[in-house]
Amino acid sequence: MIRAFVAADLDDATRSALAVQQFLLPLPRREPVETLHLTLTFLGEVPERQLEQVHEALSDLRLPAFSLSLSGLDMFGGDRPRLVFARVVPDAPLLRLQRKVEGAARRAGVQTGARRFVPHITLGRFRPPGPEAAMRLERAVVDQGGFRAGPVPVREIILFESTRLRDAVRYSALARYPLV
Ligand code: 3AM
Repeated sequence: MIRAFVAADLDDATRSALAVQQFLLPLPRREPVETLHLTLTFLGEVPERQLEQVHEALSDLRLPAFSLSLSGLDMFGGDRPRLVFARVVPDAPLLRLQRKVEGAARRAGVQTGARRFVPHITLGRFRPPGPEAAMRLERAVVDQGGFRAGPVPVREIILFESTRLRDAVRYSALARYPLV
């Protein structure tokens, strides 16, 4: 079984802008800048043969390149924050791409789950820190709330494998699909 997901790739200028935000935030842990991404569909643990079918379905998609806008920072986890992210504006071309990718996964027989799509780019994922550190983090997220980036060109989507290590997760690109 392979734990996998499909994500939109980012250009280098956006990675750099996000890396600056990461360094300005008191994050207990930062995501590696080279694998920053926007998840489109989480596939879960899938058998290798089924993943090949997802790969074929994604290869058959003809999708146009488009641009994203990033607008502000936010957290998941409330007063026990466990993830800090850059918000992505859910505009029509992104939602269309997301639906097509999810459709391809479903055609390959993957049950993609019912979580609502909240487009975001994870900057840091960690165990919730203590109350003081959580408050410092929340204050920094509010202070940096004016962060904007875009238009961010998206020219490729990526099929990632996600490997859970003892205290972290490692993402490796299995295949790339150009948008034309
Ligand atoms: O793009 P990010 O890093 O925010 O949170 C997980 C990660 O998102 C998400 O899929 C990405 C690769 O692991 N994820 C993990 N489990 C999930 C689930 N059951 C999930 N997304 C939806 N449903």
